[in-house]
Amino acid sequence: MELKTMINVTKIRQDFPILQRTVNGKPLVYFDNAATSQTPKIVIDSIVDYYTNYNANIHRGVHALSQEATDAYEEARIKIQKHFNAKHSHEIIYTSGTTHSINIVANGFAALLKQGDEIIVSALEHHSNIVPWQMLCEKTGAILKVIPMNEEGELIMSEYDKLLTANTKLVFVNHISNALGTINPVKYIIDEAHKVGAAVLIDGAQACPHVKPNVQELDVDFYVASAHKICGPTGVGMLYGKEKWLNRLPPYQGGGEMIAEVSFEKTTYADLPHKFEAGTPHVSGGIAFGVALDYMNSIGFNEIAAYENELLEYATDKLLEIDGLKIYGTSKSKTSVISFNLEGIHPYDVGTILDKLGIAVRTGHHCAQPIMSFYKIPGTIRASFSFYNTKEEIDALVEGVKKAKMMLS
Ligand code: 7TS
Repeated sequence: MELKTMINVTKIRQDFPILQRTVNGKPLVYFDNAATSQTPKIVIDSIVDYYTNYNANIHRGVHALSQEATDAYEEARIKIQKHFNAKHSHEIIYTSGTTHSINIVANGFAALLKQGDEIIVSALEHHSNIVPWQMLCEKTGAILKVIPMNEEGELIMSEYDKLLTANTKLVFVNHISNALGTINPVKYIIDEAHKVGAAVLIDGAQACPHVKPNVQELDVDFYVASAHKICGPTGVGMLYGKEKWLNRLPPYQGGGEMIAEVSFEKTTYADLPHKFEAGTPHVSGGIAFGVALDYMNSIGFNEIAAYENELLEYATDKLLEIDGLKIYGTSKSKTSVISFNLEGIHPYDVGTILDKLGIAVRTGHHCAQPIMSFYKIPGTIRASFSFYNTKEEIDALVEGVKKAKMMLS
């Protein structure tokens, strides 16, 4: 099968220094993109440029370096706002990543929920979109309900409809599952939740590498993501929240930068977005996040999605030719993630052999243990493809899996 490549992969690969390296004497084949994406040189350069030329603390100095750093950081916030189509830039809160963003919202809702209120999660969540809500339930006496999944790895919407009641206060679901790649019907989930007056948080950690979310069109209340999955650095991410919600939620952390005035009698909080941004932030990370979004937009999300779909189809067909190989997550609506196992072989052993061949995949439960329990398996081998991967790399994976099967059977 020839790929109808709409992007120049050879050229794109030159943007990523790490893709030129070898592992165990073999060219690196990086198929762990769902864990973290690789970083283009333009993003790396922006971090070097920051520390070389204008490293300073922001929002507080009158000196030139502080002004330059503040401007660059705030310009990046506007890039993020535009990328996600938020109405206001102060609806974009810088965080350390998706986990942090979710915890800000979960912590905030502790002040708004009472005993007997209901919150809804899905069976397809990453642990970071489960545990903070369980902690919230412990604090408030709220009840956690779960949208079940089917064998294909899809959420069962008729069951979701039944879970929604007048007591539902919050629904939180991922846009795309990290373990299976399923694209969830988030627009339907949001619209139905709003009919009963519930707020919705969408975890976009796995969606943002593949699609350009439009938070106003989705009419979502909160949308969260990590820069490191979108060609940006680790340690930085975003929380989008509708202005009305961010104003209602109390701050998550106290400290410098998030205050209006402090005295020992009473402290008042700063306006948005600073109310949620206590302490010195990851300045270079925020700036680099903006550069990463520019980079991905210069390639184009339609082009990225189309190419990754071709890689997904090609890899699915090739892998299924292997006897005893089972793919988990077979929804028609999925992104370029393939979770699979070889009959009778532990995923970890396959991952170890693939690593010897220079092929990076993730093995294990992918921080989504409820999904593994559903399938009654300890884990899977997960190969996740990005726009800089190639058909030849997939051929190497398929050969590697065949070799692993021969060695381990
Ligand atoms: N939500 C989803 C859907 C994720 O995939 C991840 C990370 C997170 C939240 C947490 O993001 P963080 O940046 O705060 O850590 N997922 C994975 C993964 O699939 N493999 O490694 C990390």
